[in-house]
Amino acid sequence: STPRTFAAVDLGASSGRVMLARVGPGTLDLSEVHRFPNRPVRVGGTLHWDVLALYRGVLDGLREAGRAAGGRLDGVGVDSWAVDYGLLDADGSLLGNPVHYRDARTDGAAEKVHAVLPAEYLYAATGLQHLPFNTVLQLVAARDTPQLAAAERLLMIPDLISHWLTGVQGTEITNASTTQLIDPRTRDWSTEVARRTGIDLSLFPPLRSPGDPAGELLPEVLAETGLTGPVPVTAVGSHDTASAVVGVPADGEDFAYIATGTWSLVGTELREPVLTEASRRANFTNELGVDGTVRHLRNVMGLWLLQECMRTWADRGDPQDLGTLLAAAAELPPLRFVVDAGDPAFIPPGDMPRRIADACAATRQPIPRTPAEFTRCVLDSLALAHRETVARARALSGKRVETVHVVGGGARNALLCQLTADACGLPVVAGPAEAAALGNVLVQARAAGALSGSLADLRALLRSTQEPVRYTARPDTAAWDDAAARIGLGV
Ligand code: ADP
Ligand code: LRH
Repeated sequence: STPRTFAAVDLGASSGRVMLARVGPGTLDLSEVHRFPNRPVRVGGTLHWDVLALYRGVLDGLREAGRAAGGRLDGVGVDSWAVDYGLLDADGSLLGNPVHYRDARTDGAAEKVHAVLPAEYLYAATGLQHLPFNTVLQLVAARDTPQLAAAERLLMIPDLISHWLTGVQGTEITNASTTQLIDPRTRDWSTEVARRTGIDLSLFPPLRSPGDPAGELLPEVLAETGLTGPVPVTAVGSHDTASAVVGVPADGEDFAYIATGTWSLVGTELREPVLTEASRRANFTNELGVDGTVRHLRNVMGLWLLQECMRTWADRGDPQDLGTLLAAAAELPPLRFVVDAGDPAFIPPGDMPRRIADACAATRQPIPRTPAEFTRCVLDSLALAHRETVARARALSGKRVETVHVVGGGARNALLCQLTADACGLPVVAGPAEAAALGNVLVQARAAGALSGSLADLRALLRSTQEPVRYTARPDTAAWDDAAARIGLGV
């Protein structure tokens, strides 16, 4: 059969992109048709997503996709970062700009929730790691606001974009699992968690799963993008990490993955959640994946550390080029200074070099001074966190791990990939960088009948069409152990 054409809308915390793919048995070509920055805006003391600017980027990207594909698309799917949402009133109008998960409004919300739901209970019920910005905590922080009182609907970000494109509302399950309101065993709402936290589940439209139909582009969207209808929209793994893990070109099951962009999401793919006390204490999450899978993983701070350093330098009139920084960092001696890339002190926006320097001083290490030294510190620290988290993932789940797959924008960072292989003492297979977009189109293509089979079959197609880069570990266990000990990380 001839390949068909699908567009993936993939919104990351640092950029949004619309990718065009030709997909069929033996064929998977992906190209970027439009990329646009995702720049949060602080207004009235609150950090927001500029969601209409993102939607503008989506429309521009669909127009470009249509232009490249002769005006016709066989489907569209939308994925984005997790946990955040928009509220709609009874007329379907957006009530204010969605609040950014890095906003300070959730400070103190965890204490309120734990007062009515002990952390152990919450973990047993939802399997979710404690992140200070989980949707439950955002909704508790927003309690008694006029905005929430006026809300008739809550749509997670990708569901909001899909709704604007189609007029259809749904709650896609992989992203819903990051709300901390879903039971990972039943893959349905935890009514008890909602009841005890005072969250009205009727705000959410019905659950839908990856592969379910999600409507068709509205006439106004066709007019705006120059596309010829009908263009079906399909629910995909709408959590970008769910799509990214579909996009891991693994051969067999014995792998761990690191989806690395703004965050590094480090863990394994499982059939069942791990809800043990050890897993809770290690703050591992059980997010729902495509085809009934579970992502047992932990969030590591990721390239946010470097993005926010670069923003700080640029704001001071000292802009840096990423390629130059990485080349300079590669020439510096390893592991002179490391920080704990799990430290919540790094979550909010702000002066990142200062926070990194403070963390080095607090652990009696030398302090990085130049941008290249800060970059080296960030990459060594991420590799160290990758090592610790892969080791914990194996121990907690009992999963065999022979290869570490690195996907996402960080797969383009050769130094980070090599350091990750060295730290983990395992081979790293790096790429594709656009794993989320690939996972998005693979699920659409399968739903449309352009492909068939299991996740393993989709991954076989990735292996035969994408070209990952392999890194062999140069083990120096003592050096990594020493660095871990300096910041109190034990594997
Ligand atoms: P997100 O989806 O969270 O917005 P991405 O997966 O797009 O993030 O990854 C963005 C990161 O990828 C950047 O912050 C940068 O560190 C890294 N990156 C992107 N392109 C390159 C490149 N050419 N070389 C090295 N690193 C890169
Ligand atoms: C990565 C991601 C991650 C979430 C975070 C909020 O983009 O979706 O999986 O924890 O954003």
